[in-house]
Amino acid sequence: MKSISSTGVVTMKKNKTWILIMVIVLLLAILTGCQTTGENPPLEEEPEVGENTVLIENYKYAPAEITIQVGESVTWINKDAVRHTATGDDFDSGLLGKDESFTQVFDKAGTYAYICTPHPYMKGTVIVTE
Ligand SMILES: [Cu+2]
Repeated sequence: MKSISSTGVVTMKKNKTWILIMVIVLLLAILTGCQTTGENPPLEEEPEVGENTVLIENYKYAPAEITIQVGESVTWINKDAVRHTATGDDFDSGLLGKDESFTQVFDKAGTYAYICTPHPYMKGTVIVTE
């Protein structure tokens, strides 16, 4: 009887140790979880590709012709390593480096042809409808 009692005490101690280990493991898991969240690389900021977006890629405007409504804007995003522009009679993006963008609002209906200043063979058109 005495031996059973002592075994019971030992078992109790073992249980407490287990609980302690579980708590430590749990805390470590929580801490590691927090660390992992903190180490997550921030999402790279990509320009939003909306409906009225013209990508400049491989020395071309894509799409080369875009139709929008008065008051809307067009955003050009240069995906080339080479610098490009979107230059029309009424607007000029200036030289855009890789992943740089330029947005132009068009307040008047009409057809706006534009080129790239360093590469005039690059041609695009913005058609603005009422
Ligand atoms: Cu160009």
